[in-house]
Amino acid sequence: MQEICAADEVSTPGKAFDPAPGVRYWHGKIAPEKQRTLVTEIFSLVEAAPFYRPTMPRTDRPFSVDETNFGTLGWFSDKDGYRYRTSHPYTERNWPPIPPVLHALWSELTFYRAAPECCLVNLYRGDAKMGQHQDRDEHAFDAPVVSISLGDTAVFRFGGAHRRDPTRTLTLASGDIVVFGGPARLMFHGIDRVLGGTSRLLPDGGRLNLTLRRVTGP
Ligand code: MD3
Ligand code: FE
Repeated sequence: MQEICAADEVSTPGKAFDPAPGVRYWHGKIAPEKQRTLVTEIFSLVEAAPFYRPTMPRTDRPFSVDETNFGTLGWFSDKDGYRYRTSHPYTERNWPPIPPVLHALWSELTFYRAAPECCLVNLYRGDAKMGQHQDRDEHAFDAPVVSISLGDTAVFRFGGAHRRDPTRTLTLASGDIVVFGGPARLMFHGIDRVLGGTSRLLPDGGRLNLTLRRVTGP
């Protein structure tokens, strides 16, 4: 397995590099002060749409991450499968809107013709991780996915379009942004582990990942 260390490859924060075809990565894209504002805004929206623990299709086994969503469509998983919902599963109210600052980042970093519909919020605490998977519940496969990391550094591992393809790792630190498009859109990927105590950004520690997606097709 080839290791890529963000800090070694990218000495200049804010400068992009492409670790694989279709993957564009910016180390330290969001300045620390802006990260703090964003985290405050997220936890304020979470009061209206509390984190919950999704479960796996069929087995109903819980994930190790907590999730919630912003936007018109939120990604959800339970024993009945993966799907998008217009409302929070417990409050049954519509998801809060995606903050304008995230719409602005989407426009700046993707040249997609339409706005994102989903901002999935993943909260990693303790030993939370995410197994290798593809994101394929969307209809707009031509749209890229934008991933924003806040808080503790994560070890992100990605491969190719087939589970058996070789994988590489990339560390995702607070303020890093990755855009996955074109040939990378259907790559297998996951979070092997989060390096606890590497950031003091979140009030109770851990890592937040925001994933912006267009869900519906043209
Ligand atoms: C590559 N989240 O929510 S972000 C997910 O850090 C997810 O919480 C991880 O995978 C996290 O589905 C990884 C990086 C990421 C997100 C979406 C992708 C990579 C992707 C979609 C397609 C290809
Ligand atoms: Fe994913």
